[in-house]
Amino acid sequence: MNDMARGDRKVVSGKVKMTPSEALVETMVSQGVTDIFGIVGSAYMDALDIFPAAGIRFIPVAHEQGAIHMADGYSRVSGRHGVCIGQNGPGVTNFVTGVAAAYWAHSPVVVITPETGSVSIGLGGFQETEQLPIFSRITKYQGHVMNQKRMAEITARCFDRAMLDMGPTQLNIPRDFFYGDIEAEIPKPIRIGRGAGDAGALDEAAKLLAAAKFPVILSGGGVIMSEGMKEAIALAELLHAPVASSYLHNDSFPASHPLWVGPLGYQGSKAAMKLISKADVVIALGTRLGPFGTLPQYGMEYWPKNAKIIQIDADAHMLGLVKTISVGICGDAREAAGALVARLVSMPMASQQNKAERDKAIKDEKAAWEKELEAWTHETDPYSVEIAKGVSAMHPRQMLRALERAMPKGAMVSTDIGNICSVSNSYLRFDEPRSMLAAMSFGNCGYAFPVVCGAKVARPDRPAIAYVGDGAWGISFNEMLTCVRERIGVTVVVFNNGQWGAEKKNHVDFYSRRYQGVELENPSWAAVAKSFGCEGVVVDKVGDVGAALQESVRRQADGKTTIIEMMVTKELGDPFRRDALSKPVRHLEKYKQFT
Ligand SMILES: Cc1ncc(C[n+]2csc(CCOP(=O)(O)OP(=O)(O)O)c2C)c(N)n1
Ligand SMILES: [Mg+2]
Repeated sequence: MNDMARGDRKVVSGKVKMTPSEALVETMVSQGVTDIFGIVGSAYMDALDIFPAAGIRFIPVAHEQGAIHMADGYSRVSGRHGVCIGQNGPGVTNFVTGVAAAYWAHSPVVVITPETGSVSIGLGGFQETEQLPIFSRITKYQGHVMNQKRMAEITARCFDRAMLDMGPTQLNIPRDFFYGDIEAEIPKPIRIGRGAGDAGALDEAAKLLAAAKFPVILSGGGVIMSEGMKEAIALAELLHAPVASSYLHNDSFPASHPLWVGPLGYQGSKAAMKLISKADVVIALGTRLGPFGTLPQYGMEYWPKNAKIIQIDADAHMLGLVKTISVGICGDAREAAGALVARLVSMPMASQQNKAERDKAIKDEKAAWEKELEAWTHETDPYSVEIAKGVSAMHPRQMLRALERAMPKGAMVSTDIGNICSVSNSYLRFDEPRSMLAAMSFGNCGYAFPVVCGAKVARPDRPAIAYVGDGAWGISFNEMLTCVRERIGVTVVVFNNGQWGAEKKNHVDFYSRRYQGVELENPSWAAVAKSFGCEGVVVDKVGDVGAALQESVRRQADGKTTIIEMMVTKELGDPFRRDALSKPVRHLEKYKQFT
């Protein structure tokens, strides 16, 4: 439980005698750390021992992958560092998948990796592996404590760089370096404002925007990370531009705003796609324009090939990386949007002349998409029709709509990787930033549940809901142990379709339904939940979905986690990507029938 009440958050000042463990912990206090996820290990026990005295809650988890995902979710909803720690060797290698996921989610997590002792490294002793190469391509910075005296300095740098470079950093500490006497001063955190970007580029962008007849804003994760929603709204209103959100950043613009048109990309909004296809100028506000997020959907090539693109990103390396751009601005999305508004207010704007026309296009496209979505109660491809025939379970789309309707205000929703989770993209709408916690481009099954647990630790006041397929649930359900032990109350909606559906869809589309390893034999997940000490509920009627969700959210206040097992048909929505697969070709006789 939280030991904050006992902790002393005052950081020691000046250069004083301390142990490296004390230097580590004091530096973390100075950086604002209050929660650390991990599994206990002898490697760092000397530091762990004083966490409570420093007001740091240690949250023991079931698997280190859970710890890093929790740290990720924690930072995504709070904007603060997420922190995790584990035993050298196997505890640390268990972090790998979660660090890669946090890297692509741009989460400022600090992964503390105690290492084999400096006196025996290289001898092949117990729990030894080279821990820096393993993380070298999935971290923004790797700090290695090569001398005890530098513990505070290197710790502080890892925390500073995670914020500066918007991604995971690693703090690697040979385990004998926690001990000893050092003289150290705890560094103050360094936070660098990025500003709006180059003034000349902003002028150029304003000129393009003033001349634009059909400007469209594509708002991305940068709007969320920079807390820039207000400025994005001001820019949109000034231009009267429709705002699409980039793939899986549905919380980067309020869905209730009349200029909101929904997400682009896989299972996104047709209204967003149709409107952006008309754009003569696109403002990519805080988005790297990731390739997966702009692929054709619903058989539609919607990306406007002739539009001028103004790209604003806090990471200069993202500018023009995927799409050819007209203007690149390396800056903070909030500041840049504000700077564009400041320039445009005094300029004549072509987009003012045809406001009514554009307004009508926005309203018509949104209404058409809503109507289509409302009528789209089940999938209509031959496989889906056949497999769902005469089955009493719910259609996934109907269930997702019922969840959307019952969604409590201020909810944080994490989504996993899978067919139904992907389809949910059409039904996830938010008015607040830091609400959608999708597994981003790393795309690992097993992401959503631990991530929402971490989010709940950071924001216990907000409803926390995870959408998870039954296959992905099998990877991650162990963290129910953590929920019960640490009184973390979340809701997990498990889509029980008895299959690794997203991959099965490829068998259907490309492999003549030759199924390999896609069927799932499930226990009663509701019964499993109860045996863990959570609440378990089975829902098989659309009419019961809303009440089940709302009751589960009420239980969160008591620190109780609920697993809602949704019984759904095996029908499957459009696949992730058709472009990455092709029909099988076989040359050898014995494989000829496998085409
Ligand atoms: C860790 C990991 N392993 C494998 C995959 C490949 N994969 C992508 S989607 C998917 C199926 C997901 O099945 P499920 O969670 O049951 O959701 P459904 O598609 O049935 O809705 C798999 C295996 C992955 N993305 N991540
Ligand atoms: Mg499934």
